[in-house]
Amino acid sequence: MTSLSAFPITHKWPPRDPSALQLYSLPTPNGVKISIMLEETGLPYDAHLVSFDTQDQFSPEFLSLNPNNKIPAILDPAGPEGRPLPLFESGAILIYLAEKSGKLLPAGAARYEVLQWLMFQMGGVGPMLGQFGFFHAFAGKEIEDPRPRTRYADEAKRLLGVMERQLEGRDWIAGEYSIADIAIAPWLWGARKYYKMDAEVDWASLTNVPAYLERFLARPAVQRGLEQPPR
Ligand SMILES: N[C@@H](CCC(=O)N[C@@H](CS)C(=O)NCC(=O)O)C(=O)O
Repeated sequence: MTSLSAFPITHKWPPRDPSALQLYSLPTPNGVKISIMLEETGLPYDAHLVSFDTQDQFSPEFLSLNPNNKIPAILDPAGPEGRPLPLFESGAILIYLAEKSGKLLPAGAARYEVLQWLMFQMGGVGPMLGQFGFFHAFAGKEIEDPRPRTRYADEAKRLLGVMERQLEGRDWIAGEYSIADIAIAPWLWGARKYYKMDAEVDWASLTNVPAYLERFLARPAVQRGLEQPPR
């Protein structure tokens, strides 16, 4: 078995337990997807904080694992063929952990329904709400031209409408609780908490989406995952 010390990322963030899965993250909407998944599946993990304050995501050690300089990323000492597996992109990590644990990704047609909603998050909810946050809550709010703000607010509202309709008569986005929920719900949590999106997207007019988020946040594994890695 290749030693984890062959991976430069372990020099900056030494494993506490080298037999556990190593998570490099920060409790942002993308980061907590993976800590929540790890808590839900019960897979042992070591959570390492990648601080944006000190630009850790641009360090050579972090870039050696994820050249795209974004959290979350993992290094699983017990990957396929008994070799360590480095992995980035939260959607890919969720699929990997679901397959490794045999949890939260059903077989057959239901699998593709879950993957469809996972991709809806990766290609739509994450990027659009992220841009919305930039133009409404962060540096972009200084820009006088209202078009970027309006565009992303409209798109956020539209996506929430899609979820509102999909959740009619369903507790979870693809029926049963799955990795699609672990991808989507943290973005609702994060956009409310960090971007204060409620008024802009008319959150009060929604019924199914707020109930869904409440259901998600009530899960003990979700509550634990939202705190990992501790800041
Ligand atoms: N598509 C990526 C997006 C990851 C992402 O945007 N991560 C943000 C935090 S939520 C980040 O690391 N930003 C740091 C940077 O861009 O320098 C994924 O889902 O893993």
